[in-house]
Amino acid sequence: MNPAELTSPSASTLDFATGDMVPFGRAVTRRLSEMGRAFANAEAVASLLGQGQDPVIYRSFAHGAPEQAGHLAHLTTIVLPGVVGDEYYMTRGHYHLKDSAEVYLGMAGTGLMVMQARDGRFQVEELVKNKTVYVPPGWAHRTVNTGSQELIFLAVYFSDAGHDYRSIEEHGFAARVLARSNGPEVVPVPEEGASCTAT
Ligand code: S6P
Ligand code: ZN
Repeated sequence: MNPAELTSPSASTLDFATGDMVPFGRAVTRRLSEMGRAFANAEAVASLLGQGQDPVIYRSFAHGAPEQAGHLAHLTTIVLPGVVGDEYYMTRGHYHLKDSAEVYLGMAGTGLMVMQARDGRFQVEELVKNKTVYVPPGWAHRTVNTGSQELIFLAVYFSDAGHDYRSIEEHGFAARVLARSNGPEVVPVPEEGASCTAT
């Protein structure tokens, strides 16, 4: 039987200033120790963790949807302001296991989305309140908080898409966003990102 026929409609209320979703199905709090090798400066990571600091990098609230074809998942993410070394707080970043698109809506704060194809091409788009960003199928995506406030956004994607974090963990992104005295700088990292393959 088609699962879409079995699921009742549902609704949530979003707080654009905080990213809260009421009600939500699942909440995640992601700390530095759970970010793998996302941040390039391993010494800065080890130093923070060695001092007993394990800061929250981002939180998210998901509206539950069955992980089955035809359903859409949607969730808010709140990326905190901060840096690790000279790199802004950001999400881990992923490809979708089943190549499929995703739409982001900026709700508050200032950030950048770094997107890359598996051949190493990358593109960066600003993510701010009221702005949407379309992530086409096959493009990895990572969100970077370049501001001094929380970066809050809504993401909508096919709930059976799955998440490939391993390719990013192994190959990184083809560009990093670094905090400079005059603002964010997008720095290409040619040796990273280019050899990503689907898992
Ligand atoms: C899901 C969507 C977002 C991210 C979230 C955290 O497909 O792209 O909800 O999961 O922003 O990012 P990540 O890469 O650490 O899961
Ligand atoms: Zn995604």
